[in-house]
Amino acid sequence: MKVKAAVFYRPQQPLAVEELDLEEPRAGEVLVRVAACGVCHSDLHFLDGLVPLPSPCVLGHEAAGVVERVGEGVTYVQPGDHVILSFAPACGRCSYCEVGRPNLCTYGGRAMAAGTMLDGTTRLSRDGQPVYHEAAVAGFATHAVVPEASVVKIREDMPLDRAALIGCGVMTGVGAAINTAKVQPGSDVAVIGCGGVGLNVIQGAALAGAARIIAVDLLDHKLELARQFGATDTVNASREEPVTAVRRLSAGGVDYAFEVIGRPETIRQAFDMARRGGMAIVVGLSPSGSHVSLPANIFLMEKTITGSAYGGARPRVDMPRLVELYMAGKLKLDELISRVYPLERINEAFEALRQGEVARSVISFL
Ligand code: COD
Ligand code: ZN
Ligand code: ZN
Repeated sequence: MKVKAAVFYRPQQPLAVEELDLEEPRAGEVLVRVAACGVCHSDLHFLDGLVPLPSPCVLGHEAAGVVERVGEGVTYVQPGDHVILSFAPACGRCSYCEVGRPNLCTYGGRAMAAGTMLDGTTRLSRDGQPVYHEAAVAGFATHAVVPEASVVKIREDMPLDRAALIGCGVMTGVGAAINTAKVQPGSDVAVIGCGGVGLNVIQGAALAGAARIIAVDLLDHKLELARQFGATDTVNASREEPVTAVRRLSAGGVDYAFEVIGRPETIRQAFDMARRGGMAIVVGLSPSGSHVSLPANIFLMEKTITGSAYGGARPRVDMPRLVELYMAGKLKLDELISRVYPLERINEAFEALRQGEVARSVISFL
């Protein structure tokens, strides 16, 4: 079938909105009509050339839609089901999948790096040449073929544009707080970077009952949003040194400090903000090849530094729970959507993200 999609050819060049061919789903795959796909900073890393990506490639990894057809052997969904797309393809059989950590799946990781389905091939093509799929989702397109393991069935009264946000930003952020850090009630938290993902770390920490949540960003309007999402204190790092400020506000350091930007300097800041026995959690992806240096002896103070990949997601457990929280009025999603764009204006949406104008923009196909 023909689909309309936003195609990445090379860094520093706008995405091209064009017609591509999409093959039918093969065995164990699902064809989804995309309803909405959020515009996340990870895709901007690709556009800016900070992280390599096979090309040409259809970007977009924060999507939801409706199942249109299923390939042979698919039993989990049927046409008409509403689904969120997980951006971490999982094989279901490797040791990581077996122990309940599908976000670290060996074969999923390979497919993501290669820009393919789990079998190493693409379903997208242009003039007979392969076009790659970001994260086996490729959500900036009218339709997507994805692995069965990448769809998460949700209730049909859940608005699909809100559901899309759960596919990346909400799962990554809330999951970093709840699954990775396991934030304890009454604890102190700092979050560096209050964009679409950082705001969700803040609301995850608030859901977990953190007493103090200190938001750090360079932009005052992001810090105002952070308060809406549960921050109790804010630090503008363009005006004051953030480590000193967080230590002052938290009587010496926080229990959990999250880095949600992707820069070695801010990873170091997060580590330095954590108190003795505290934890720094790195969510951001830094430019390929970068390193962080840490004082060697501080580990005797039982400080921990850890990464969080997709908020430790077990998509079919965690995402329906996030849907339930939204439907119960306990999870903010409406407030995350700053702007809605048609696919044709996707480059404007990325420019607004680069300029720090939005919490999240959504490309809507509805
Ligand atoms: N100090 C404080 N705040 C800063 C600084 C700084 N030095 N530099 C930038 N910021 C702020 C910006 O003002 C902005 O508010 C925020 O940081 C970044 O927000 P967004 O909206 O641009 O980015 P997000 O939230 O969409 O994405 C952040 C990620 C860290 C997830 C992303 O950049 C990334 O690294 N993704 C790859 C890793 C990952 O987790 N992938 C899976 C999910 S995408
Ligand atoms: Zn993302
Ligand atoms: Zn696996």
